Amino acid sequence: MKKILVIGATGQIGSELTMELRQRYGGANVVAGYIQGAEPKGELRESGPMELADVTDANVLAQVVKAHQIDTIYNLAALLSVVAENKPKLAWKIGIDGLWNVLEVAREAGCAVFTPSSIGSFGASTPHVMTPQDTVQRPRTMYGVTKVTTELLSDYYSLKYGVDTRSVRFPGIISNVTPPGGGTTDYAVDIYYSAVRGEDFVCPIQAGTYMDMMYMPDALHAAISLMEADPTRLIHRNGFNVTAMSFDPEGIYAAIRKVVPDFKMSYQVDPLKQSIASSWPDSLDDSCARNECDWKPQYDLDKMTVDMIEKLKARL
Ligand code: AKB
Repeated sequence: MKKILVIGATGQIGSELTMELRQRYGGANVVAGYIQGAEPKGELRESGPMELADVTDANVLAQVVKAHQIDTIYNLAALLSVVAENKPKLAWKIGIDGLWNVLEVAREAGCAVFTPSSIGSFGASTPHVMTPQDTVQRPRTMYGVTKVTTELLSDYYSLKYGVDTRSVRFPGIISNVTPPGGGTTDYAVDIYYSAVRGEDFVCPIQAGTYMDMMYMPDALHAAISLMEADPTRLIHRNGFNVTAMSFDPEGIYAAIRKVVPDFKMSYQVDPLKQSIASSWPDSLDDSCARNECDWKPQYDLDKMTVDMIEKLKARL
C-alpha cells in the first residue's frame, strides 16, 4: 500500500494532485503537506490527513515521513519563474536547499521522490523547435538554474544512493481550480477567466511567442504514471520532456473565440515575462516519455478550451 506525502499540497498543481492521489490510493494514505499561511481548506482539508511540511525544515520533514510511514514524496515546493527572478535567493532556498532536505529524508527512509522540472530548464541556446530530450540546458533565469540543478541533484541521489527519483519537465499548466502565481505561462490561464467574466484581456506576451502547454488532468496523469512506471523501462529519470500542445497568444485567442465569439484581446507586453518566454522552447519532443512510460496526453487546445470555459462558467 502506498503512503504518500505531497509537499506544496495547496499550490496550483498540489491541490489537484493531492485529490487525484486520494481518489486512487485512499484519502487516509495521502498526506497534504502545507506551509504556514497556506493551510488546506474545504475538500482538501476534509478528505485526508494534513501536516505542516516546510521543505526548508529538514527535521519537520523527517518527523512527518516517519509518523506516516511515507514511501513516496511528491515535492512541489518551488517559486515560479517570474517570482524567482525577483527573489532569487528565496528561489534557491526553497527549490534547492529544500530539495536537498527532501532527498536526504528520502535516502534515510527509503522513499521514492517526484520533483518537477520545467521547460524553464532550457534557455536561449537550446534548439527551440522540437527541443530534444537530451540537449543544451543553459538557462539564464534563477528559475531555470534551480530546475537544471533539480534534475542533476535528483539524478545524483539516484546514481549514488539508489533513491528512486523521477521527474518531468512540465510546460505551462492550465487549470480551472487553483490559479498559478507568478509564472511566465500564467497568461494562458488568466485569459480564460477574462473570457468567462466577459472582460477584455490584455496579453503580457507578444503574438508569435510559442510555448508548450498542458491541461491539468494530463499533468496529473504525467506525474502519477511516471511514478507508477516499471523502473526497468526507464532510460531517463530527471526529467522527461512532456507536452500536450504548443500555441502563441493568437492561437489560444482564436480557440476561445470559437466558444466566446465576442471576446476581445489586446497586447501590453511585459518585458520580463517576454524575455523569459522568448528563451524557452517553442515545442518539445516528448518521444522519450512516450516510449519509456507510455505518456500520451488526452487534451488538445480545442478540447481543453471547451472544458475550461464550461467549468469556469459553472463556478464563477
Ligand atoms: C512558469 O511559467 O514559471 C511555469 C513553468 C512553465 O514552469 N508555469
